[in-house]
Amino acid sequence: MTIKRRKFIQQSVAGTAMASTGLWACQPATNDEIPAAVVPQSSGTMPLVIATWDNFEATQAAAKVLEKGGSALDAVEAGARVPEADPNDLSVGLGGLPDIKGVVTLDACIMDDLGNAGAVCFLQGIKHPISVARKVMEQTSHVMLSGQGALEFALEQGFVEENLLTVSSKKHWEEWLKDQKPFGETNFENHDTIGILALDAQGNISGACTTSGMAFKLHGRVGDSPIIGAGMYVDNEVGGACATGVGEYVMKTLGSFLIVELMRQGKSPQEACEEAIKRIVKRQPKLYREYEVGYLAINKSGVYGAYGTEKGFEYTLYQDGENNKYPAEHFLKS
Ligand code: SD4
Repeated sequence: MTIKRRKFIQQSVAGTAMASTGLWACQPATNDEIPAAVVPQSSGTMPLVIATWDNFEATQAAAKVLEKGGSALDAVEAGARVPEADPNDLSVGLGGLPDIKGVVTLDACIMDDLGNAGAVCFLQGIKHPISVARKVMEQTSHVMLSGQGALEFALEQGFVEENLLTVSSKKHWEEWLKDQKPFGETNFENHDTIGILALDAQGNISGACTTSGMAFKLHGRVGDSPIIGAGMYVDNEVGGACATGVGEYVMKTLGSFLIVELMRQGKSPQEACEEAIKRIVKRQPKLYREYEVGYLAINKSGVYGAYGTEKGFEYTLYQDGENNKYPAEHFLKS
């Protein structure tokens, strides 16, 4: 039986913790309570922060940076670090659900307004892959480091190695081991990756994406999240985009790059997100119903868009001094 993402989160410690924060302007919604999605009516003001899913504290941390006049780059890193450090978040950093072997492997990428990019994939034992990705961007001439090499680099940069498999995520893995449903049958709803985009007061855009990937994935599997152009992409002349959901589909359509290029050609962020989802639908006319993908986009004017394959995709938006969670419009109407 498929565990729906929202239900899955509710059953987890994460759900309890998030629901009890009381920080939402509107109460955290259950699947049944989510109000009808509306096409975003953006005020087009800056600064702006937008993040996938229930990431109130992340957008708040990013907004704090921006309200002090900080850069979009610092803002997205600060935002991404929040769920990375949260042991109750089962999809990111510490406490992320492990792969098939019980190993937590992390993927992340970051991109600034100058077109610089950094990424890490299959990184183990480091709680803040987004900050390692930023170091790759700023301290090396490369874009992506993987696995053991990424870990060695992180340690050289002063990051501390620690066990990321919490008691709770180990328990989820042990439960899963009992019937070992293959990837795709049970895993695809178990995700809450953060993709985060910011537009600062100077009008510059940066983006970040960080995840422990699909739960119980094959050992060695890397998703879209660390791939520049797939999980996230920024072009400061145009805008930025980020993705969440089943990375295989995002990678095959290079979703975030596609959205930015569609905006360059004149589409609004909303239209561009919808077009990128339709591209997945066209390529996977049957399977897209089974595998959720959600996109967010912003442009230089502070207008944003959000669209998912199915009902349930949500995003958190900080704009005009307000930080709120919203349901996204979706392709599948039922
Ligand atoms: C991946 N896109 O590894 C990620 C998973 C995800 O919310 O978004 N989870 O495929």
